Amino acid sequence: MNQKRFFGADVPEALAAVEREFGPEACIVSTERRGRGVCVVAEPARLDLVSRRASDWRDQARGFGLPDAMLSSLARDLRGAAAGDVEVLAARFLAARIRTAPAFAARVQALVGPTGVGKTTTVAKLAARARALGRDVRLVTLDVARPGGVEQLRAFAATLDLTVEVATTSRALLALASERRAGDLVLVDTAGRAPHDRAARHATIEALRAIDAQALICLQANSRRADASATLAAWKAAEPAAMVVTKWDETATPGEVVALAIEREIPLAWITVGQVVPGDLVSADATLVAAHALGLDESRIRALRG
Ligand SMILES: Nc1nc2c(ncn2[C@@H]2O[C@H](COP(=O)(O)OP(=O)(O)O)[C@@H](O)[C@H]2O)c(=O)[nH]1
Ligand SMILES: [Mg+2]
Repeated sequence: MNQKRFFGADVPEALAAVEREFGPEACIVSTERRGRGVCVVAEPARLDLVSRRASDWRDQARGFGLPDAMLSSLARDLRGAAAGDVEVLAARFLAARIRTAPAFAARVQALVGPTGVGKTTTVAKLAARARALGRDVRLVTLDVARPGGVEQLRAFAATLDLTVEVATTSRALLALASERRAGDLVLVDTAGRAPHDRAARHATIEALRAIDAQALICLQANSRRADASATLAAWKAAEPAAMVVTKWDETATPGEVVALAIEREIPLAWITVGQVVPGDLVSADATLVAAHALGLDESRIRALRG
């Protein structure tokens, strides 16, 4: 792994050093006090675990999983564009279509979605990331349906010196909603629900409303379009503010889910790229996703950003 240490008098100063070296999307692995300052361990953002190279931009983007309709629409944009590196241009047009959500945009955020997509793991990664950014984090779980659900999060939480609040009764939810500590961030893990399990999903959505939580919908990068679409339909009532794409490392075709986010105008918030907590988490960046879709190397990514 390409990790490096950065020192500063305070967190913002150390993060500025991280950004100078690795860019704004760097992964913050940890933050700790060192004497009178702080030490931040970071690594470059990476999305390129499954790599391919095709000679034609269309084949490349198709190989990434973008549907034909989107390729045609990009081709139309390219016909109207000035001459240039066609893959960089295509990436630029694609990036312009991808919306992203700022990190930790709401004070209470909950991850929702199907079973096994990586919600609990991602909550743990987000907690570590928020802590590294200096946020005061509280962890809440609504998942008591599955044996071991709470313990899994507790085990992650222990490594961060956090406790897990279990909020399943309406009293616990009300207590949670009435406690307002300025500046803290509440991350909520929920039980996975199959698309047809309407009653259970409804209960989760009601609970999230009670604590005024913003929902982030989790979809696996390797899910088929029809399944991902059914999941979005199932969770529509939760009004997800953004999407988390999980298990990016397990597929060569995350483009199906990315295209769905574009079409439904759902911003991408995070991408998870492996099982390691807290490292395998990337803040969604339209340029990085588009560059990956078009198979651009580092120098062309710089051209794209420039
Ligand atoms: N390869 C890969 N595995 C992941 C990722 N995120 C989570 N997992 C694994 O997916 C499995 C289910 O994760 P979990 O967080 O329990 O899912 P949940 O049921 O949605 O809470 C676990 O084995 C995780 O380690 C990821 O980004 N990549
Ligand atoms: Mg879970």
